Amino acid sequence: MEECIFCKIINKEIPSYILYEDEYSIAFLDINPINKGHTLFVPKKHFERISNIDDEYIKNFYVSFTKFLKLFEERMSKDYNIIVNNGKKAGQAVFHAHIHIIPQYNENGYKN
Ligand code: DGP
Repeated sequence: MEECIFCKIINKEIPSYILYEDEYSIAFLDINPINKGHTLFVPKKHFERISNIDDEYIKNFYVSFTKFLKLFEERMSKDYNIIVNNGKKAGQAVFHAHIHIIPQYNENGYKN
């Protein structure tokens, strides 16, 4: 997966602003955010689409995801959108599975 940009981020070959990392996943800020704090949650193992993640990996990935979401709710925002673009026509541009987490703030810009 030499050409995969997210594999390069996972391997620290290119920089990113990392919010969370464990054995199975990494969360970093999106380079082109829809909102402040727009984060990408990514499995460390390369799967092209979210639907390709194998049965064994998905368990640990999901445990890792909920652990991350608890931290996100504490530190970023309790309200957020979770979005997956699965496939080219659905807007997927990077073919390493990832989940967008987009925080939503109060009208004063502070976290919910
Ligand atoms: P998607 O359209 O669902 O495949 O979203 C891919 C997202 O990845 C897009 O919102 C921009 C982000 N992205 C692409 N390249 C980089 C990068 O090099 N660094 C970071 N932090 N984000 C990236």
